[in-house]
Amino acid sequence: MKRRKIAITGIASGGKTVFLTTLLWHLKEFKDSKFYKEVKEVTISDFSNVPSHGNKEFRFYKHRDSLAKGRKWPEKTNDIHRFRCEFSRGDRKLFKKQQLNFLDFPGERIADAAIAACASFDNWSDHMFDYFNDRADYSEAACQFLREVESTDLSTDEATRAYRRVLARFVLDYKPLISPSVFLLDEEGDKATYQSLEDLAEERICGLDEQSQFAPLPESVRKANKKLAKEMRRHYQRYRKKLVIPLFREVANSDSLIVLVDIPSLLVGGVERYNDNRQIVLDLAEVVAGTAIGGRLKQMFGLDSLRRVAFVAAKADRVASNDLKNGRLRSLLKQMTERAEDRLPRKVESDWFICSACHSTRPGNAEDTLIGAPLSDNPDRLEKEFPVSPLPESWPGDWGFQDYQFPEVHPKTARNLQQPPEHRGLDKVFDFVALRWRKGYGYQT
Ligand SMILES: Nc1nc2c(ncn2[C@@H]2O[C@H](COP(=O)(O)OP(=O)(O)OP(=O)(O)O)[C@@H](O)[C@H]2O)c(=O)[nH]1
Ligand SMILES: [Mg+2]
Repeated sequence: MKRRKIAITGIASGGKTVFLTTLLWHLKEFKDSKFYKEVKEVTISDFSNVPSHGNKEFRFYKHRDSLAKGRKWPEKTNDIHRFRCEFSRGDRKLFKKQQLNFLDFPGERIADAAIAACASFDNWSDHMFDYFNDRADYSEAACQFLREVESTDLSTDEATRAYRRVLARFVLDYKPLISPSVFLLDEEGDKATYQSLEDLAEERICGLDEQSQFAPLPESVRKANKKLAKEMRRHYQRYRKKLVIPLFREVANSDSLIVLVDIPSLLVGGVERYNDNRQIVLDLAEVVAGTAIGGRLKQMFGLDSLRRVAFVAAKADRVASNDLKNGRLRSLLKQMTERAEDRLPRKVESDWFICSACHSTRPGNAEDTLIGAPLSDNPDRLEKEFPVSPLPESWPGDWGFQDYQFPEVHPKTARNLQQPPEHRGLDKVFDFVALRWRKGYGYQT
């Protein structure tokens, strides 16, 4: 049996749960699902899930029922989930059965990519300050932090308290580069809520537990405060070993990686949100490439299996259909991720896709309108025609929060479980990451 591991993550949320739910749904109901739009020669049957004991399982049936029976988007998921399934495929002679192991991990954890990448606390600290210094929107909070940690007899408690205030500021400003990521999303999957800065800084922790918190320290402070630096190094290594390395090792040792990018949300969110999320994609690429700053990641992870990376512009049905046809959505995705793609090893093949896993709109009567059931102020889920912003040809030099508009909609689904939702592009992503592997990459087509 051919086994393949596929990791899925999302940038600016991304739509991971909907993507994986509808993909599994189509595989399960393949016979009736009209999964393939163009390629017809593959048939899939006998779908079953293989329980992965001891792991948090992706709750496919619950999410599917929420979409079908409740016509509601699945609830937010904050944890790492796995789903293992088997099916028979009709197009190949060599393998009758195929098993896919999916790993769905929250984008928030990617903020720890620099921790995975930096084998030492000192390297990570320098990396963080370089990043903060480069960016006006981060540097104000970082400068304040630097002023607070400059004292020579600083305690761990004072240093981590000051850093927690920085992280709380970032949470309130919707900055995604929050690392250690447990501050935003703890090990149990509990996510920081929007509350006062002081409360956030008090309630959340920046480390594995209260006693092992850590904060980046500039070189001068590390030198002046040897005991503190030593303690931080120890806490950093514990966190890295327990939370970061296992996840990133699993990601790096997947056969394929799907990076879902929510471009409409990035446009709505403004330029800073774009910059931050692009940095996260770059960090992720460094980790999977093993080329990371100061680290010997390659030896550590034995990064040999990753062969395919699919960058996917998700939720494409929120964009005017003209912008799908003229290639702007794909082009924006490419512009955003091209440098990350450059960093991937040569043996990794990557491609760019556009996809809406649960296609819930249709073209409106004008070029820049869509018809669907807007989420806001629409409890009866009535279909309406609404305007959407045309996509820019390339990412603008500057833009603000809500300069662009792509209203969210209710999902369009049938109650009949045999009929998974309409999709665009899901089949192509699936073929690329799971089925059609070129000869020379160790797999048959
Ligand atoms: N129009 C449209 N909206 C989508 C689609 N997929 C996801 N969405 C929207 O995006 C939201 C988040 O999707 P999820 O699949 O839950 O995203 P996620 O990446 O799992 O998010 P977290 O669980 O919060 O990490 C949904 O509640 C929908 O509002 C899609 O195919 N089309
Ligand atoms: Mg989710």
